[in-house]
Amino acid sequence: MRVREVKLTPVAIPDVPLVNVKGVHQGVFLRTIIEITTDDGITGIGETYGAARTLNGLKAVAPALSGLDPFHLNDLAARVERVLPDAGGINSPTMLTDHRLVDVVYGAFELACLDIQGKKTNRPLCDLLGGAVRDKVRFGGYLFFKFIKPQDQPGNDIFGEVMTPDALVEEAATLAQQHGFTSFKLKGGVLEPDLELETMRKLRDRFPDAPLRIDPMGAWTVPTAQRMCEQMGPLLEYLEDPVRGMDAMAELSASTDVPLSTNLVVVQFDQVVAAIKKDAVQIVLADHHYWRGASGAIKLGEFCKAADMGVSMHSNTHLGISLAAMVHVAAAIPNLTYDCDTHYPWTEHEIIRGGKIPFHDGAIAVPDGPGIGVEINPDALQEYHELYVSQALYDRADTDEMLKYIPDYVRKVPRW
Ligand code: GKR
Ligand code: MG
Repeated sequence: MRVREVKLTPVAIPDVPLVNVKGVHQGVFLRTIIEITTDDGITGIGETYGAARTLNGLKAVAPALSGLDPFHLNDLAARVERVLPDAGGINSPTMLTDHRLVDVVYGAFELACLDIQGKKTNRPLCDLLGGAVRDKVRFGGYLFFKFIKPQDQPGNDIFGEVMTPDALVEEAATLAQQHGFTSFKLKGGVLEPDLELETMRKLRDRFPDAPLRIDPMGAWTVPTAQRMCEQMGPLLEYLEDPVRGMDAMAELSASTDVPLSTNLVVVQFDQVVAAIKKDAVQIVLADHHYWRGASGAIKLGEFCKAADMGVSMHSNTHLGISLAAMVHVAAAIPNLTYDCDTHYPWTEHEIIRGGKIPFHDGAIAVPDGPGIGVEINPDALQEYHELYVSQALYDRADTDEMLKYIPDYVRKVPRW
């Protein structure tokens, strides 16, 4: 069995103005949908980032996959590295971390190859990753402060404006009621720290037993974070990227017992080693999109176990192929004991057959069909590809987008 054809389809999906420390989401988010077809007629699918650097990397490597045995992942890695030696990162300069293009491109094609392997052997993806240790994967409600969606953007708004602690608690209550979430993560670093402290206290009052997390994405200085650890720490399951950079995380970590997690300072394997040496974090977020694929995310779980660190799961805006893959990956990491992050409730749109995947009591059952277990709806794929063409947006630019709402906005990280 050999790869015969690789098809890449960039799509734009209507998004809502979710706010973070570096800006706000644009009117659409970008993804690339991957289809790899073999000479015996099996098509494996995948989903990854859709911004220009990733898409160009995928396009550069695609022709080199011709003739690849989809079971030979070492050969896949060698082909990716031959085309993209030292190809740099994927993110725009205003982002707070970067991911290696080779890792992201490898991961995207690995997923489609694993989907082929699953279809060929009639086994679900999780069986190819060591087997599921749980039959469903739990997710937390991912809470965002947000603006009202401008009328000239495609798609509908969700929740309208949410820029106060009380409005945020109502958002959490609605997400819990709609999807059954019983834990929550707040994208912090948006309001000043004492207002976010008030928000967490109000969440605790409304949800007395819910595990709570906040992710200020480096918005706080070390002294501010130390004060927040004292005042907010007792409310938290863990505190994600409160300060910017590995050394600041290590300094904070040395002064608090609040567990610190990250998806900013530990995003590749050599950084795990650095974080262990500095005791900078206690929990690392896995994400098959940038941790060298599903197999890399499984290896991260092993690393974290060996280092006595926890492992959780990161999310960016995504569709159902990514969600189903996240469920398989999370199910196959024994020590991934936290509820996973997902942006999935923040879009009403889908490109897979059957439409949106439902949460039941905050969880998703591990798909039992072969491979990833979901299939593309070609009409929907075409519709969102046309939106990509008409929007003519090729990069994520939260900071530029913020200027539309706050004309004198200045990106500052840390801000407080
Ligand atoms: O969607 O604005 C966002 C998030 O800030 C996202 O881009 C982050 O990657 O969710 C992510 C995180 O945990 O930092
Ligand atoms: Mg984070």
